[in-house]
Amino acid sequence: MRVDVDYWADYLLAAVSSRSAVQAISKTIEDLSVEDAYEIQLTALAKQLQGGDRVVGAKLGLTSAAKQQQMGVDQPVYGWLLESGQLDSDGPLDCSELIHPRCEPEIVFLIGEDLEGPGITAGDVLDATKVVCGGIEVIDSRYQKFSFTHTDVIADNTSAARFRLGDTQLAVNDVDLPGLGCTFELNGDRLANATGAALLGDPALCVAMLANHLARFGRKIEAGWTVLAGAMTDAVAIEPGSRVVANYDVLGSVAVAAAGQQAATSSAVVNP
Ligand code: OOG
Ligand code: MG
Repeated sequence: MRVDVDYWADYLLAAVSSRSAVQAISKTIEDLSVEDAYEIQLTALAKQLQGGDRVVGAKLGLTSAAKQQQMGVDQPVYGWLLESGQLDSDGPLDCSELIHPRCEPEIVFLIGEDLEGPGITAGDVLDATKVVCGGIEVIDSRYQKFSFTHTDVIADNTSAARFRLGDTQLAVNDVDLPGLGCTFELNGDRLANATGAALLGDPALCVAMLANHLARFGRKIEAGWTVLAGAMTDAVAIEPGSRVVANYDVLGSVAVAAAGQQAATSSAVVNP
């Protein structure tokens, strides 16, 4: 039986707008395929664009061992970054708009030239990158308890919600990306350290994989896009009043302070 991608796209978008976590799709469709999951993702994206939002980039997820172990999914995933998700450089994260947000440190590529796969290499990515910076991604799984399978999280646009870019942006040749160190803090306590090599050995390789993935859908990484290479460490839950900081060697620090009201419905059960 064909998967009703339109139905499942609406199901996930309703979770976003009602701020209510829903049951994983795999609880209903046990054998949801990767192809169907990306179709659900693209269908939901098209609806968001119809609603007036804009694609400003793309992201990888689950590119580090830390994240793969934390989430119990052992393969990278690819999703979209929307204009509505970009946080200004100051101002708090409004938790009132989210279900159960978590923050994670990310290396960010600002792309200067189109990258069209297949066959894109890490070297091609470096050539096409204008600058790199540090960032923080705020993820907000639409699934109860952040619990999902590989295909569930693909359908859910890889939990993408918000992101913030650091102010220090350097030419890619001036940064040793695999060697770039990051420390991640919550309310002044250090949670974890990692380097860029945590991202499949080389963050630029992750971006190359994204370009090659998009080619399967006749798409490309476009000049002007922001690309997040994936979190180097575990994500941390954030609630109103808390503050997360990622310090990146030469790329400086990026902070997210949370405000607003925690969702009361974050574990509500909504059946399809
Ligand atoms: C999936 C999204 C993972 C990353 O950077 O690894 C991700 C999740 O953990 O909910 O964005
Ligand atoms: Mg991420």
